[in-house]
Amino acid sequence: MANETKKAPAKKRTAKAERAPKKQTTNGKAASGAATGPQDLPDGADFRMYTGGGHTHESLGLEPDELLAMYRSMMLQRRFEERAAQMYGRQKISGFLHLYIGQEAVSAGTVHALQDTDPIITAYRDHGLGLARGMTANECMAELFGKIDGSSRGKGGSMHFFDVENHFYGGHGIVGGQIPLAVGMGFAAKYKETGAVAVGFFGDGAISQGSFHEAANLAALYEIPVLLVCENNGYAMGTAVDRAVSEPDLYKQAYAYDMTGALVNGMDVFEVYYAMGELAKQAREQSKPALVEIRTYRYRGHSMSDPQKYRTKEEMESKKNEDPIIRLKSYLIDHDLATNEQLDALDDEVKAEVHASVEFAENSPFPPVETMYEDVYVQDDYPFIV
Ligand SMILES: Cc1ncc(C[n+]2csc(CCOP(=O)(O)OP(=O)(O)O)c2C)c(N)n1
Repeated sequence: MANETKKAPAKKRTAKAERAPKKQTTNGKAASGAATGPQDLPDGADFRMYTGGGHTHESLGLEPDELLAMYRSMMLQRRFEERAAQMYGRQKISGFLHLYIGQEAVSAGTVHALQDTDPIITAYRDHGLGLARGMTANECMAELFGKIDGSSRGKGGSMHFFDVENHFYGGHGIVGGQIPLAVGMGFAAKYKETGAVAVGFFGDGAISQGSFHEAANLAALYEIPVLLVCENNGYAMGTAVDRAVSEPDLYKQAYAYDMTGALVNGMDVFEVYYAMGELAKQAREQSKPALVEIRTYRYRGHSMSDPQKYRTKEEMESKKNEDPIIRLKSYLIDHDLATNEQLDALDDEVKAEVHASVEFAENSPFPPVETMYEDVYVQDDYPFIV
């Protein structure tokens, strides 16, 4: 793809992950340690493997307080959702509730690697990313309860968290619907020369949607700074990836669009941080898209009503050994960066925050009927591109 006619957007500030010392990556070779790269890759394909592990906080240029911040973010996401599940059981929350439990390293690692102003958009499994981006437990719980103090004034619910100030643009219920929007946000960043990289998350169930392919094609053709991030948690509702997608190595689809494809171990927050920092740097500096497959696992059902008959208890148990929170906890303790007691205290603090959010949500009123026609989007100055 010709680069020379395209202007890289103005660079603002460099994110932490982009400043961290980096190992060289090469086509089809492990970017971070062991050579676990796929075999039989086509010539010229730019595939990166972020699966080898072996990172330390020193090698990544991370300070101990940054690790603790990532740990806290993951704990908050998990405790928040455990409490939300309870509240669902007590019928305080109506409609759907899709939990992110197990996937927290993806959100924490990504958010820490990006600049605060890089726009993020995702599907309906959105609580984790919203909280990681800085939404408060209060506004999130109130939204789940359908109350006026919720992030979408109680009118969006679980699937529609939204926080413009923190550059978090939802929360979308139509599978694959947010992918073209991610590319549009990347296009806007390039057009306005903000220096931002847009990051669009979607599930493995969305990668076969036409919206993905149309968006990926345009992203590559127009050289848009966007990361198309497929959070592969193994299942689309109850359908396993290899029953639904002819090439279950989803990152390889990047080759069809002449873009970088990356595979990331999403159970390891260090690996996610490293990969997303490196890929965002490339997207930002060269104004290029990439397709990133982050392999992760959801410990809960697709939604609260899922009996989970499509997987065995043994499978779930085996995945629990990979839990990203336990993994980071062990690292912190093994490297004398925190004691068990300190981490327990942090957990208590997070639990108290979540507990208070339930009280906040209980005390917030339901939206009055007259708000029904408020917050309806109207673009006054359409067409706005001049
Ligand atoms: C266009 C469209 N088709 C079908 C659905 C119903 N549906 C909701 S979630 C889902 C599975 C999506 O799975 P995946 O993209 O892997 O995301 P995950 O739930 O694993 O995070 C489907 C088919 C929908 N919401 N939108």
